[in-house]
Amino acid sequence: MSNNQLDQLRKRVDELNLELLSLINERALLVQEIGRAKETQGVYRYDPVRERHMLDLIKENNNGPFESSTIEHIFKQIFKAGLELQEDDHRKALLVSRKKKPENTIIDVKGVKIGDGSQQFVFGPCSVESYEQVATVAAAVKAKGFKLLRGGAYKPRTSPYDFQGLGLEGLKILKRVADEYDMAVISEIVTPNDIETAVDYLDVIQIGARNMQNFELLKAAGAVNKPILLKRGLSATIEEFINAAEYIMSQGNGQIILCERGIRTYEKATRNTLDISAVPILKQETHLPVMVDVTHSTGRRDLLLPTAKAAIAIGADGVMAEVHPDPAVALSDNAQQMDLKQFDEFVSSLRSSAFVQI
Ligand SMILES: [Mn+2]
Repeated sequence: MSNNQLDQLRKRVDELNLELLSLINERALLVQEIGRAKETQGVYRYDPVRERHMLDLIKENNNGPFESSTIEHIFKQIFKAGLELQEDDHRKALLVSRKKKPENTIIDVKGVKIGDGSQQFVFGPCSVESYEQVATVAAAVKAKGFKLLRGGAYKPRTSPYDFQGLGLEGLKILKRVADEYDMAVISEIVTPNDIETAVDYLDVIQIGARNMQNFELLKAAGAVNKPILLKRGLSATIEEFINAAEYIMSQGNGQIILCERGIRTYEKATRNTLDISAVPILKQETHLPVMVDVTHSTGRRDLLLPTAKAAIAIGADGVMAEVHPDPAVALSDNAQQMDLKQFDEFVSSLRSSAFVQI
């Protein structure tokens, strides 16, 4: 074969490559159109029966030289790429995604702006135990210049025999302290029915890790006009976390703060493993503010300061930590709450860090 003939054949291969490229993309456009039509009909996009039919038809018409198994493999890849393309489209469409809204969502909680590039802090006891207990912590937190106070009224606990929280009484205590100290209060709600009641008492409604995929609760939280702090589930992937936030936003409430609180891994040195890289990923993928709960992610008092620094350094919009007047007698989480002296040292150390602006 002359060089000229070889060049001719190569030229033909190049032409066929471009024809295949154009055909594959033409097919992708059709698949997308079908996907959109299916979406309006509410039909699931992946149709295994249809895929089997397509593969059979292709193999029946295969005259070689490729084996049918090879042809099947090649076309399966084309089918898969088409399906993934639709998933990408879907991701683009998520209301919480950065693709949908490039600018940061800023949540205003009684004048405290979360997500505007400032560093915010939430402190307070694990559980609301009494008015005096919450007021003591509130006074200490306020004295440091912070305005956001947390406290659990409904406590989803690992054991049914552990303290379950004061319930509505706890919400009333939080509201009273918030009014007296001009602070904003955050507390967890665990059932959809309590969401509407909570609106009257709280400034931010928290949905806890164990309820991150309680979809009825998420929908109820999406139906009120109140900021929601959504914690990552203990075994939730980032994608599942983002979809949980989407549940809230799809109901009309876009005031969502995401909170990384550690995930379950095989590591036992900490209560959970703080997934610190989740912070920049969530900031890239969504337009929502992201906080880090250093208390529950570590379960260790000695790690609160370094993890809080790490959270701020990596770009978190805020840090949450538990403070109790006397952790030794706390009704929950007594191993990791700071007492008032430790809280004092914690804040001083943070303030002496060059990159912390509080
Ligand atoms: Mn706690």
